[in-house]
Amino acid sequence: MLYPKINHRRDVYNLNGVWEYAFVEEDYLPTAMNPNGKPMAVPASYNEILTDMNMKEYSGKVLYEREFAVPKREDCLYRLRIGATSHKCEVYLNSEKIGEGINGFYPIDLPLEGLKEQNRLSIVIDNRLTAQTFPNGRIKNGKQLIQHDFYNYTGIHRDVLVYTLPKQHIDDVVIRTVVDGDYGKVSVEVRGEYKDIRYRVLNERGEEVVCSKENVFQIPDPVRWEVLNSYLYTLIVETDTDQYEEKFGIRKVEIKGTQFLVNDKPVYFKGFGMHEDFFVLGKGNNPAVTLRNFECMKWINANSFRTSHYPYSEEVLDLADRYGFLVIDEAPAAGLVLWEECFGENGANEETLAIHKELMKRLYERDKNHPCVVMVSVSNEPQTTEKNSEKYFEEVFAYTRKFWEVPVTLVEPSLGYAHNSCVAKFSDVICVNRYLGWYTNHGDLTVIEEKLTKDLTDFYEKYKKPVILSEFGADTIEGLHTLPAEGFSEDFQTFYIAENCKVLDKLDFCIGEHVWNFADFKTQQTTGRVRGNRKGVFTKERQPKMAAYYLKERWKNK
Ligand code: GCB
Repeated sequence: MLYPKINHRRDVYNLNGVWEYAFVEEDYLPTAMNPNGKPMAVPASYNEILTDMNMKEYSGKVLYEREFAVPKREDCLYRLRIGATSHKCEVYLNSEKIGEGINGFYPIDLPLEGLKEQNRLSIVIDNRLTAQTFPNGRIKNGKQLIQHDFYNYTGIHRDVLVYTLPKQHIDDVVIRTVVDGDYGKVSVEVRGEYKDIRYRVLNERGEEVVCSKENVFQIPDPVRWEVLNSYLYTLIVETDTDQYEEKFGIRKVEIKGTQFLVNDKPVYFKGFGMHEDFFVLGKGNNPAVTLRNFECMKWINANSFRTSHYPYSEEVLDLADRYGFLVIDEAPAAGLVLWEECFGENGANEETLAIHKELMKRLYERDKNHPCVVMVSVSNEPQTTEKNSEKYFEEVFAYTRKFWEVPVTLVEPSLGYAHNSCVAKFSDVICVNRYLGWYTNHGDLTVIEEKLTKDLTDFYEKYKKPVILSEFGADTIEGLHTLPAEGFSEDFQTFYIAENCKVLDKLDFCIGEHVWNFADFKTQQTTGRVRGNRKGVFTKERQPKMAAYYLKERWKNK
């Protein structure tokens, strides 16, 4: 799947802006422009824009609609690209259903046939989470119950584009670097219709370094894509009728013993679990917010993040490629804890499993060419202690590995231990979440050292795989200080993080630390949340809390 790009063969028209929205009935069909439509921004979530609680918390179907016109050309095909709508949706062009979206974090790419001079695009979104959606949820007494700790933002969250393709066009481009162990050897696989094809490669200065008719070629004096020191080449595929440009980086990822190697050098993951979440926008993609996030990460000397708990926008990954961040690309499989409903009594529920596998494949189709993606996570905190999880995840891992060449992991929950996790054996790197001294023995920093050492060492001893502490953190209200340090103060957060890090420094099979979370984020209302989850090392405004200075110093030389 290729991102729509503009060049002399292809056009892109942006449909972002102010659309009409309306909450609609279950069986609603958009036969004409809805007369009750009110203005709504795209991309954005409606939840942070509306001021009425019932509307903000609405669960059900919501219509997004707009009219549009594009220049008409007979010599090309038209397609629609919706970056993401949360969650499922049905898409209609001039009252005709043209397709569906199956998940809130993946693009929907559909042919647009029979375009008129003036057209109406209607998207009916369903934001309800069930046992068979990703993430999972449950509707009880008409109320949406959510199984995970992030807000169920709803809306069109990423760009809506109409684009053209030549009739005979390139469908897909897969770029593989470092084939046969030689740096600079590149192989390109192009799917599509063409008679002639050539491959050109430009370096970062825009100079042509390769021009080849063959799909396997050597880049002279290759410059590698390194962690925090990226180098991106541009591949231009030219056929007799079409052209597509894709950036790529030359980098090799490997696990040797307990080392995670990027370009033959061991790396230590320093960074965060994050969320796509900001004031007013909700989950609406915004490059200014992404850039502020990345500038903060550079400032604090982080080198990596996990796209917890769903695939982030393609624009985020483009920028991560450029900043040289290492990304653990996570599927939207959060909250897989409803074992009876999701998985049945005797093993995997076929429907859940089939969707999960499809999402792993689509993740590959979308993100395969990004050098920043160095590992894929199939799920965050499923109930790995449940016996049925073994069969289920054996299949998910095997299927994921059919596509992905990078290591594959799964993030173990706080109650998943080496002795009771049915699935840790499938991971290439064991990612473990721990909130010792926070959710257990709350406020007691003295419990961390012994318990964390034991939990992580047990995993290593049993599986002999490298381990990442993929979540640890403490809710912190900025400006709150206590002496001695008590929970929710900036002091406590700083000492809490330092105490965990002290353990990691002693365990050489540990290859990384991802603090939970990069910034404060919205959750559903509940007693343990003061306007959301406050474990951010940065506030929601993206200003540093006290712990940020500790981490900046620690990560400078780590
Ligand atoms: C976790 C989850 C994360 C939560 C976090 C917390 O284990 O993976 O989604 O937000 O704990 O703060 O409770």
